[in-house]
Amino acid sequence: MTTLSPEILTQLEGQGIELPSWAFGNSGTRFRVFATAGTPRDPFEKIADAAEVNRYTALAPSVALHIPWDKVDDYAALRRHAEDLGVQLGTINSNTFQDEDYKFGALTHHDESIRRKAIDHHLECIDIMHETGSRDLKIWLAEGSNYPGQNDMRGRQDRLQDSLQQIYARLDDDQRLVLEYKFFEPSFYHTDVPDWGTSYAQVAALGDRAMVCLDTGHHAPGTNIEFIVMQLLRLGKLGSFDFNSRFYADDDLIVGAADPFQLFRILVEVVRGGGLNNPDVAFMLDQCHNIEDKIPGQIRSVLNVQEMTARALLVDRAALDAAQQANDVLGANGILMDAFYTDVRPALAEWRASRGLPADPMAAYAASGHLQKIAAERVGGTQAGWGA
Ligand code: PSV
Ligand code: MN
Ligand code: MN
Repeated sequence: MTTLSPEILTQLEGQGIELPSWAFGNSGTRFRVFATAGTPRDPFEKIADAAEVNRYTALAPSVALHIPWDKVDDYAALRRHAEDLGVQLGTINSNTFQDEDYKFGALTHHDESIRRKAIDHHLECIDIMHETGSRDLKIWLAEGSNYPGQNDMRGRQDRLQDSLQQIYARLDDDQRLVLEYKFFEPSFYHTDVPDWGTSYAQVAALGDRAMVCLDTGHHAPGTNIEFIVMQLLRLGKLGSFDFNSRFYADDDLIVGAADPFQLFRILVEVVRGGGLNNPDVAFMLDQCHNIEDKIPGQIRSVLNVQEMTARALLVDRAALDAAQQANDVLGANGILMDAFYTDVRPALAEWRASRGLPADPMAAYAASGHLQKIAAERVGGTQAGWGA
């Protein structure tokens, strides 16, 4: 059995992956939303489910909220509820993609009253962050156009910068803005923040507390995502990850399911660039569980990240540097592949047990009866917001 050094285990012990509240709601495609028994009926129950994931793995200390999906009357009570269950409230995600007014844009809109409404929504999110104790405001924009000539792309870029400046100005010194990019969908011709370069240009003009969010599912097929990770870390602008995996488009499937090797390569660059357990680089999931059970889906996801982090930490850096210096192409590649092909699961299971955690969190959760319990207790669970 492969053993993991005390240094590697210390790094793994420090790992925390934020869960998205929306992963616990029902979601689907535009064809159908299939309901799952036991789905949370309100944000309090979503947090309780997220806390279960943390209980079985000790890997998920915080939960991201989405406003207005997670709107409640009393955020202080929601925060207390989370803390009582051993988790924190994390990133606040804004939403400017489901309101009729935003059909042709929000933070980029040429109609000043609509743009004002979108900015005000973000200011409200910042107010909520004060109550929830959240550090990060995450912005993903659905804005763009479908046909060449439909919009003035340049003017929209200028208005976006102005809107972001107004939002950024309202943040406290210990709060951050993270701007996510996505190459297409729902806009099909142009998207206002389609790539890391645009996100970088927009946040660089704001200041030090504005960063880029890299969602692993938001790139064209074949994109070298680990190169982007390297570059953003090098620039000190990688604020957060939204982990998930994709086969075709923005599939939001379980991280590491579609392409474990890509996840490994990303984590190798994270380690190389000092991004692991670095408070500036938030690890989050952004996933939906359309047909599988949600709590086990999230447990599987955080374990996948942990397993691939362990493999990335196994890369023999000194040997790799030497092989690279010697232009030993196949030797260098072999060193990387040796780490990738190492099965760390038995060592991780043993280590978990030594810390009082279940050696196999998936099996332990399945045996707990928790799913059956919430299925009996909860009737009429909510939709996550997607796939309506
Ligand atoms: C839409 O593509 C999206 O999946 C983005 O990745 C956001 O992070 C997420 O929705 C929640 O707003
Ligand atoms: Mn995302
Ligand atoms: Mn997405």
